[in-house]
Amino acid sequence: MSGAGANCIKSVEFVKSVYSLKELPGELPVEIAFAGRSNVGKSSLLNALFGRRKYVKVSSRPGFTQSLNFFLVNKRSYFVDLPGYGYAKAPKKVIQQWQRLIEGYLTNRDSLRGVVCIFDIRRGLGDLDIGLINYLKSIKVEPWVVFNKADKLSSNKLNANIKQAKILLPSLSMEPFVVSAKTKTGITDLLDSLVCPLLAEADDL
Ligand SMILES: Nc1nc2c(ncn2[C@@H]2O[C@H](COP(=O)(O)OP(=O)(O)O)[C@@H](O)[C@H]2O)c(=O)[nH]1
Ligand SMILES: [Mg+2]
Repeated sequence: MSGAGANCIKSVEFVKSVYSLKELPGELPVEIAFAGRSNVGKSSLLNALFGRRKYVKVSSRPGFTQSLNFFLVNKRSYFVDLPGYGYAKAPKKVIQQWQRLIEGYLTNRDSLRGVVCIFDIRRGLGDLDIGLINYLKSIKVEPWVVFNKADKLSSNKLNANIKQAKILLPSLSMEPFVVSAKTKTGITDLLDSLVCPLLAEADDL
């Protein structure tokens, strides 16, 4: 079904926003989560993967949304939009609540295949970013790295930033993806190499 640039995502339905662990929906064969600092383009990337349709609200201004947003994909998989992290101005209590929710979710979801960790390639990787990847590895959840906003840099600067970021990253099972949710550069590769094979697994189960 995938390959040759065809989008393997045939249907998407927003299911629910989850604010506490007891609200989590029952598990499906395959689940993929998406994480990133606020404003990296996580919502834009989800929309780019979903095709032309605008399912996910793109914020002109980052907000303190603390929910996990569940999208049913091809009827048999969940994509989960995790709350953005790294709000400089977020109150400590909000950050602690976010951590409890996210850690409770990440450590208790058998169908979770991994987390797409999205970074803004213009910015270097910070302690929170490296911390996320190392945390995922420590709880045996696969981290996949996506550098977004590639369109914002010249190719020289882009390559320099990718090289720099890779030095900071721990060893990964997959090479980082370089994309632009805006121009759609790299989106087909992300679908063909990662997302579509995972969705295909759900069909075989
Ligand atoms: N130039 C450019 N802008 C982007 C890209 N992805 C997202 N944006 C913009 O970055 C801002 C934050 O995007 P959003 O998807 O809401 O980020 P989120 O907070 O991580 O969900 C919006 O103004 C988007 O239009 C990209 O690949 N290139
Ligand atoms: Mg968002």
